[in-house]
Amino acid sequence: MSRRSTPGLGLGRGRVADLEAGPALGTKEGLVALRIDIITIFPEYFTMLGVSLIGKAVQRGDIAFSVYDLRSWAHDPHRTVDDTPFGGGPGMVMKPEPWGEALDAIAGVRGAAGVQGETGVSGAAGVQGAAGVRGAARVPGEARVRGEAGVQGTAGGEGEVDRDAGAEPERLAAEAAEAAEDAMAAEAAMAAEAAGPVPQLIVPSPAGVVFTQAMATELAGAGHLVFACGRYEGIDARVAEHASGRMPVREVSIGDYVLGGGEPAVLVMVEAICRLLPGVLGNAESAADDSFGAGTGPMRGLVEGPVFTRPRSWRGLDVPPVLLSGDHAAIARWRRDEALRRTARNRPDLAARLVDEGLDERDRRVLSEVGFAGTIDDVANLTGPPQRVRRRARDDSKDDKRCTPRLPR
Ligand code: 6GU
Repeated sequence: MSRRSTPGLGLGRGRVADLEAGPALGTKEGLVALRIDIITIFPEYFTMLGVSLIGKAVQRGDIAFSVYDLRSWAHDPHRTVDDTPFGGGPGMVMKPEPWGEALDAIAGVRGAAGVQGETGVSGAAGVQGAAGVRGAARVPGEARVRGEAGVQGTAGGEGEVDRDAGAEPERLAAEAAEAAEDAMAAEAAMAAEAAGPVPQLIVPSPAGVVFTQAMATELAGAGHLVFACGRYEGIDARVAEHASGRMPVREVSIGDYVLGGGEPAVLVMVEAICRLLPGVLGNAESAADDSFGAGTGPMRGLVEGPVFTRPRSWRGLDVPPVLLSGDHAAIARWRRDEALRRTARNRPDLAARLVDEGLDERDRRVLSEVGFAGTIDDVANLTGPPQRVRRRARDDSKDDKRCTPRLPR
């Protein structure tokens, strides 16, 4: 098998060994919240996955990364992965054959030969060791099936036999059949779990759908992601088409600009996805309060406002007194005001959506002060360039001696 993971990736000692032995499915107590496979012609690009909070999650075994060199699946002496585009035009296109082989090996027939098969021993051990926990975390249905079959199906059945022996043979037969069915369901659930979740293929591309916080949240629950990093003018379109016959495939862009390849986009997406996994962020609440977070709280739909720490006064700039007041309601209101101002100023597209979100009187006043009155009429105005959003001098309040940094606009 020509797969080659990259030695020396800074993914933590254990993980390097796991990478070399095969994808780390179910290693370390069998608890892997998310398996991420990355296929690239620049494996070194991903050494930084070993640092920061994500590196720690990898070391704990919560996330398993495997990075694959696409050229391992190119068989000519030069390990060619690109060719000229049919129909002419500039640049080069990535050939389908190495991609096809790579995806067969990494995300091929689930639980069968290929890369997943290689993990048979450690994978099976890991899955059994933590079957209940993994099932409960990711697939509630599976966990329930196993629990009922294993515990009630046997223990409960025996109890009935003792009490009603000979009385109702039909009922006993029905119970036995039910127990057998439960056992089969449990076995099927175990087999599905041993195979792991269906992988999702993500193909980074400036032509893809735009990556959002909502998508990050969705992908954090996917269990297994495969990123296919294209270079040049992209990957022969038949690769995604063929892969979509066996797994969900998405082309995803991280914004309206063009990168030289998918690698930096994958780092961005991986960071956004992995910090949402349980235990990766220090403070579980911080993800919900994020800009774009799915929280239902007062910051929904807004970008975050400014933050401050000690010292209270720095280079003649004071921390807004309200933050020192201990008045939690006033602080929450101030934070919402600031978030509204910043959203209107920096993200008129988001501000335009706020008109549907139930703005109160104060919200409307705050928005009008930055040139947005919070009515549907303003939506048209706000779709223009940012300089069309006026900012008026504020006479906000006595207690609010402002020192919010003003960036040049
Ligand atoms: Cl995902 N890939 C490339 N090459 N360029 C991009 C991008 C992705 N997202 C924005 N620009």
